[in-house]
Amino acid sequence: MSREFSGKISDRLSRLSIELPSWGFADTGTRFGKYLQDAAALTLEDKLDDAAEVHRLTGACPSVAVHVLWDLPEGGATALAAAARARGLRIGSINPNVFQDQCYRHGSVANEDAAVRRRAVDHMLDSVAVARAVGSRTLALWFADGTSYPGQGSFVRRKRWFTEALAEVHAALDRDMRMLVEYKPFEPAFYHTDIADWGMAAAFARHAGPKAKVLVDTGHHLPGQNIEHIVAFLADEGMLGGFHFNDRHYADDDLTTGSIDPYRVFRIFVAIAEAERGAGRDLDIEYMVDQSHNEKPKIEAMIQTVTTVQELFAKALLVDLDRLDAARAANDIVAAEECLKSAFATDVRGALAAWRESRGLPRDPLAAHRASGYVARAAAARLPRKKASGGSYA
Ligand code: PSV
Ligand code: MN
Repeated sequence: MSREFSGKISDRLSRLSIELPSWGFADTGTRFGKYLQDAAALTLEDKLDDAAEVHRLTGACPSVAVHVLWDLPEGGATALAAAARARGLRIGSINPNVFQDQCYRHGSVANEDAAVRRRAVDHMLDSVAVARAVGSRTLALWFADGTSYPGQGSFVRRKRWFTEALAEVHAALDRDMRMLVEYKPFEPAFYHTDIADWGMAAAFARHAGPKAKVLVDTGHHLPGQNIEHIVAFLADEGMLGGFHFNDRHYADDDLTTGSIDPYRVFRIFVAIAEAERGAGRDLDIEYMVDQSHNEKPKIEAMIQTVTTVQELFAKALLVDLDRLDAARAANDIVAAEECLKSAFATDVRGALAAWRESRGLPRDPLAAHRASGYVARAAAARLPRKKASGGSYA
C-alpha cells in the first residue's frame, strides 16, 4: 500500500460524515448501576463541547444526534440549533423518546391504551417539528415496544397499530425529510419485539411511505446473523437509510466499532462500496454512532470509533471490485475471497495519517486528544457542578 490514497479513495473518505450521539458523552450505566466519570457531560452544552472536540480532531463529525427528552434546552429547538452552530456543528437525527415515561411501561404505539398510543404519536409529531426547526432532515425511530410473555399481546393488532402510527408520522414529514425505522430482536422485552428484524422494519417503512427507510444498528442482530447480506439486500431495495455503529459480542453491548469483529464491519463497507459502484453515486445513508461507554473514557471511545470506521471504510474501498467480479464469474472462490482478505490485511494507517495531515488535521486524533488536556479541563469545570447537583458521586 502506497503512503497515499488514490484521489478516488481520498475523495470518498472526505465525503464520509459520521454522526455522534449526544447520549454518548453523558454519564450512563448498566442495568446494575451508573458509573460516573469526572469529565462526563452534564448539560447539552457539555455534550456539544465534547462532540465538537471529536470533530475538531477528526474533521469527520459535523453533526450530533439528539434525543428529544434528554436534549431540548429551555429555549427549545431554536436554542438547540444555535448551541450546535456556535460550536461549528449542526443537529442531525432527531430521536423521539417513547420509552422512558411511566405510561410506556406496556409499550408506546402498540400499547393497549389508545390514549398512550396517541401520546406516543403526538410526541413523534412534535419531534418532526423539532427537526424542522433545527434544520434536520432525519427522524430516527426506535421503539422499546414488545412483550415478555407468550399470550401477552396480539402480534397482529400491535402490527396494525404500528402501521397506522408510522403512516401518520410519515404524513407529517416535509418533502426533504426522511424517517428511519430501527429494529432490535429483543430488549427491553424478552419474548417478542414489535420491530424485531430488518424485514419487519422494511415492511413497516414501505407501508409508511417513500420517505421511510431502515436503520441498521449493528448491535441489534442475533448471534451469527449475516449483517452485510442484510445491508446489501436493503441497499438494492433502496431501503437502506442509515447505520447505528457499535460492536457486540453477546447482545446489544455498545462496544466501540470494530473492537470485536473488524472484518465484519469491513464486509459491511464492501457491500456499500459494491452498491455505490452499481448506483454510480454515494448511497444516501446516514452513518451514525450509537454507543454509550461506561468504562472507556467517552471522548476517546468516540475518536477510536471514528478512526476505526475510516480505516475499515478505506480498506473496503481498496477491494478491487472488477477482479472480484471476474473471480466470481469464474467460480474462483479462493481468488474472490483473497480480494477481500488482501484489502482487509492492508495497513492503511499511514495513508490515513497523511490524508488527515493534508486536510489540516492531526495525523493521530487520539494522541492529539490525549495531549490536549481537554479531559482534565472538562473534569475541572464539570466536577464541582456534578457534586453540587448531588446524587451518589463518590
Ligand atoms: C436502543 O437500543 C438504541 O439502539 C436506539 O437507537 C436508541 O435510540 C439508542 O439505543 C439509545 O437509547
Ligand atoms: Mn441504535
